[in-house]
Amino acid sequence: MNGAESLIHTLVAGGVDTCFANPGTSEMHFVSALDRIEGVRCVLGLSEIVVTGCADGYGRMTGRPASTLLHCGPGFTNGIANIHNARRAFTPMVNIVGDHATYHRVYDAPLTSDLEGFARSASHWVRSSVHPSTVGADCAGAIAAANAAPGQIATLILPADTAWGEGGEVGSISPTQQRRLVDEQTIAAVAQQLKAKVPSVLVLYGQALTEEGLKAANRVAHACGAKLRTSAQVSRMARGQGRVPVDRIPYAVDAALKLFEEIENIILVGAKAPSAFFAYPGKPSLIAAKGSSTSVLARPDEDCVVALDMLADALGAPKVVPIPVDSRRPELIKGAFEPQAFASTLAALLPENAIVCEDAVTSGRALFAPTFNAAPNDWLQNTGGAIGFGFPCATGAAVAAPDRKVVCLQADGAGMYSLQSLWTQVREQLDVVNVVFSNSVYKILYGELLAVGATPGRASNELFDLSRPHLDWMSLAKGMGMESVSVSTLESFADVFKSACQRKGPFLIEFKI
Ligand SMILES: Cc1ncc(C[n+]2csc(CCOP(=O)(O)OP(=O)(O)O)c2C)c(N)n1
Repeated sequence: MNGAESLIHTLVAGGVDTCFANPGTSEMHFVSALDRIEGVRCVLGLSEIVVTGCADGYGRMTGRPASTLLHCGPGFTNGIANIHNARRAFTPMVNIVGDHATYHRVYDAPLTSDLEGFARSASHWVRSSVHPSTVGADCAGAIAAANAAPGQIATLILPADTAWGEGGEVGSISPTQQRRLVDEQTIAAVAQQLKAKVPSVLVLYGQALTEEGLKAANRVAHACGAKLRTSAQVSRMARGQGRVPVDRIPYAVDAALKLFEEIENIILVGAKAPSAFFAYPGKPSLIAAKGSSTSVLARPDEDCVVALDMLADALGAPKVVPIPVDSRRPELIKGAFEPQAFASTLAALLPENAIVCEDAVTSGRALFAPTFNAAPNDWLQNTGGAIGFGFPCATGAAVAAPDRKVVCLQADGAGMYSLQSLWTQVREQLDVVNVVFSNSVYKILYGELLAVGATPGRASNELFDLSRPHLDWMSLAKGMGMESVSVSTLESFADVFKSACQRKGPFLIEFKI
């Protein structure tokens, strides 16, 4: 057995059965071993930002790592933006990056780079194999690191000679550790704070946003009147009818500050202390009001669901409490695109059990609350702020959950970063309806320019405009073999979206704004 073969046997033994890949010469022994050994589905992405974004969507939906296969330092760095987004979503991921043979590095051939340095900057765990006999154990280490709560990025560098050399041994897979339980003193201390009944907010993220986590948080809210909020961007949240409708902290700093101005207690459940997305002149970075206190109920790697249930028990909450019902009724609205009206229309049409991948930037700002009453769904957002996340995440989510409809809500400028994902969706015949918000501008950046106190001028207009030349989404989709329709009213969107959801397979709807 060579090193590459031991690697694949170890991946299969560790339950890593999907590999999103864009290989090169240094990965040829790995590819050849994939030809001979069953058990790993290989999915080609035509750029590394696609590959890593697919692994993110896959990991968020399965809770298990996919592997990526990337080529040397430049391949890894091309994929960093979506590794960054995955890292902030706590997505488990195993990156396998081929590199020059160990003895070849001294010659400084063209693809030589500080791959280990690049990898360290974006991963929780990095190892470079030194011998074929250790590749299996190294791979087992990568799988264990990726599976460590709350989910981590593990990067294994595979010099070509460790892949082709004989003497490979299959690594032994260690059982995945349970999440640590929050200790009783912490629960008691937070319960004490909440019993004072001063205005309080629980900020929820990660595991706290599962259906069970939300139910437990709802028990806490029922017992003490605390408000519930999610972080500004959610990695994955159980939403829709029957799920506890928790709104997110607004992106706009002033709105977020207003929301927290009366709050005296902030309790973090798997979440960080809320801060502004960016610093703006004269505005604070942290959202908490002066004089308020911030406490941690559970860290992201701890069992947030159990902690919330223990807290609810400590507050004397009944085991089952009514789930609040949001009063907004989804309805089909007619006319031109308007964010709230679109949200209502989407909520009325979203298929049951859909997965929504959102990278909709300005067009997505108003989507969250008005879709509380959609059919039950899972909602995935861009957690790291690196745009170009939507198309690949939807692609990976569709590989992970072939029986569910995936709806990708994608801003046009952000969509151009990882457009090639559409090709992978067609090639794999994935069940994704892509909705592109085509406003032909980096619209959000006008708002950001005003927010830093500047006014638009010649350069900013030049840098934010996407209309010259016109981005022809019908041709872009067609060029990658995807069927598409362009709409410019909510009623025509509703017709096309309904029929796209009734059939299976990839489809693109351009919504001209
Ligand atoms: C990787 C990366 N590069 C650049 C940016 C900066 N950026 C934020 S939003 C944006 C433009 C978004 O425009 P579009 O996707 O068309 O959304 P719109 O605001 O028009 O809805 C850019 C370039 C970023 N967030 N991430």
